[in-house]
Amino acid sequence: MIKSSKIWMNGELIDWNDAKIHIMSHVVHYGSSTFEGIRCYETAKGSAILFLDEHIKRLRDSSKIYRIEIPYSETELKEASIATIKANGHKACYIRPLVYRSQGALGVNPHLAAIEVAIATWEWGTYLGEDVLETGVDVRVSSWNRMAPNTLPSLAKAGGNYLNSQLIKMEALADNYAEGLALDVNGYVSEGSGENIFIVRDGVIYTPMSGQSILPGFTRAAVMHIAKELGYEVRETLIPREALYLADEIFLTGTAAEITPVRSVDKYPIGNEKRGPVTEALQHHYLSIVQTGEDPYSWLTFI
Ligand code: PPE
Repeated sequence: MIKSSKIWMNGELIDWNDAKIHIMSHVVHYGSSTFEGIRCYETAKGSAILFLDEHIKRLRDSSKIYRIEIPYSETELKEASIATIKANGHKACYIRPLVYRSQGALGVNPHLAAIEVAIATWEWGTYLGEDVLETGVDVRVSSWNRMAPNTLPSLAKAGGNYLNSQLIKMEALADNYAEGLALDVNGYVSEGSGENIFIVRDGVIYTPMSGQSILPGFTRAAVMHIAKELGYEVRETLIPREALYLADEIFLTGTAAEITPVRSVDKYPIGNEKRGPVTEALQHHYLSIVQTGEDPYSWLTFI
């Protein structure tokens, strides 16, 4: 990771090296945090944050699920995000707002711990490897399921959820795959450790439904929007595992991963084992918005 100069912490911009928390913070012991991952792009019209309003709203939603009251308004958090980018002099970067339960008392009861907020920004390139936006990645179906509904809520982007993601990711890496795809508790395709998934077959685009233990991503929403505009039929539906092997194209979406093609699943070749035409069209449309800054949908916040 490339360190930046400043981190916003509880209302102040402080030096990166000073942005520390105490070992007895509740979050360290019990995973009690909510967070976001946002990208700021250097467009031809200047630096712009993609889906800023949506991400900050999701941070509030995730926090609400865990009965965390964020001690800052959405406007304050957006302004703080922009102030952090400016303090670090980034043209393009990744933004990580984090809400966490800190000190007060230990024990599972979280209400005795204070709630703190930090926002870090740093420069982050491709997520799943170099050149993968073009060449695609090899993935496996994970032996770990995504957490079952009514266990850890997947609509909350909470720190603890990423223990499940870590198991999926480590297993994939141990076997030299770039990523693992988790099935939900019923055996239907859910999502990657940090991405949503789409499959294409006979020109129709399929993606799992929000009830299938997924984080409903904004990249996913953007892709569905663009796909419909380009005239594709998009179905949010149950996807059985073997539909992965029979897909013409598969791609993963996320703020970090953007739109990453999948070239094989469990060593089954997908399509021609390179980026397919539907993936390419969607990628082109998505990336051209963040590269040119031409934004017909008002997805960008220029800073
Ligand atoms: N599912 C999961 C589990 C997930 O973590 C992400 C984002 C998504 C789907 C896609 O959501 P969206 O970014 O709104 O399109 N994963 C973030 C964190 C990655 C990390 O390693 O940390 C990201 O892409 O920023």
